[in-house]
Amino acid sequence: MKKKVLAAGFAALLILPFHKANTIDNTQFWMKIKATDKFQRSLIADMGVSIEATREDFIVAIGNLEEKNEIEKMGLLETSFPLTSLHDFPTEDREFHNFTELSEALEQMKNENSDILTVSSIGKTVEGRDILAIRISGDMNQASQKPGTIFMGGHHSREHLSVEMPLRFAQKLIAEYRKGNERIVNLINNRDIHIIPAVNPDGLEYDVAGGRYKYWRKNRSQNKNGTFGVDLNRNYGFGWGTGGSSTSPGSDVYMGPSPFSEPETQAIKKYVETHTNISILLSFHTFSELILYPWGHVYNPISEAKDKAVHETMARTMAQWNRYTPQQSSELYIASGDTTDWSYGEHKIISFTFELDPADSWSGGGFYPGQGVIPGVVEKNTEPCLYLIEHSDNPYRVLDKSPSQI
Ligand code: 0X9
Ligand code: ZN
Repeated sequence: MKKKVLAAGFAALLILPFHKANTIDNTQFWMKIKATDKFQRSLIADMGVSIEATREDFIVAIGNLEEKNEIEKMGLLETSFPLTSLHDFPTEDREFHNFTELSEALEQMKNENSDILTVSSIGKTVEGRDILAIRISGDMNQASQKPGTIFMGGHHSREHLSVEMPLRFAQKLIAEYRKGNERIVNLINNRDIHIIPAVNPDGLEYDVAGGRYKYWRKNRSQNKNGTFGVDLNRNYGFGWGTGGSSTSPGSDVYMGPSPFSEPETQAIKKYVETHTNISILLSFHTFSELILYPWGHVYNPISEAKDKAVHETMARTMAQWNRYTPQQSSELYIASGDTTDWSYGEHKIISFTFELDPADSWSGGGFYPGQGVIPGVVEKNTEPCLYLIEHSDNPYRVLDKSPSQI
């Protein structure tokens, strides 16, 4: 008997190291971490975790075991727990759209509104799904001559509300147009509106597969070391890799092997660069109830005074409607390679990130606030979206209040 145990132990010793080398612990941890200012927050963001909420003297972040251990060693970890399933997408959250439902909704939208709307695939994901774009304009042949606005959501898999918002905004626009709402008819006839509800459909599907949430953030690229995923909001090519992102593939904020290494960010790049009439961009994320604008990769504000003023004025104005907090992205924490630093930095597109509801993960449910919040979120963010579309003819007129060209 003893011999058998010894033999088994020896065999385990032989197997274990190999087993360990090949097994990646994918457990993500919710962490409450001491941090009192943007510099400390940036320091923690630089360690590879994703910061999800900030308060005066602490932050809430999600990271892997290695990152948790490192933070613990520094004496900064207040509490942590492993993230496992808490909810069930198909039952209590069935109002949210999975990718099939999203595709069907867009197909129906297209079939019923072909006079003012197109739906196209702007590229394929890592797993071969279509990245779908809705385009709305009164006369599609003239659309490129009209001022353009682009809305996108779903960069981060677990941020399902950021997919619902642009999708339902598109549905609302169409419904109001069909009702003959004069403002909306005018807007659609004089503007070119681009809506990409799910930039990362692979991640969306992965996060809900099996009827339980997985707190997944990244896309589903297969990394060299056996881990999965690149953080798409760290993969854009302006100031890429200059802070608040990680070179470690297992990190939640992995920047990818090179700027625009991912098919999803490549698709957005190509789409935006093809539609040169786009003057305003809004990327939806969740959560924290914020209106963010460049820069995010440096603490300095935008140096062109007019551009800085336009972003600030528009953010302040939009905050009147959704009651979110307007601020420069890096006030939150430094992060490089995000969508808006690229769209503004490279193309001078006036760019915003909305961190939608809820305000926090304690009372509000964080990434999984429940389907009950959807109508209210869409309602309070409709006016900001219309305002952006309206001002796409010349965003700078918010500074002198000159009338629109509609
Ligand atoms: O970190 C992000 O990518 C965004 N927050 S989220 O919780 N949705 O992941 C915020 C990006 C804002 N940009 C910077 N802080 N640079
Ligand atoms: Zn996000």
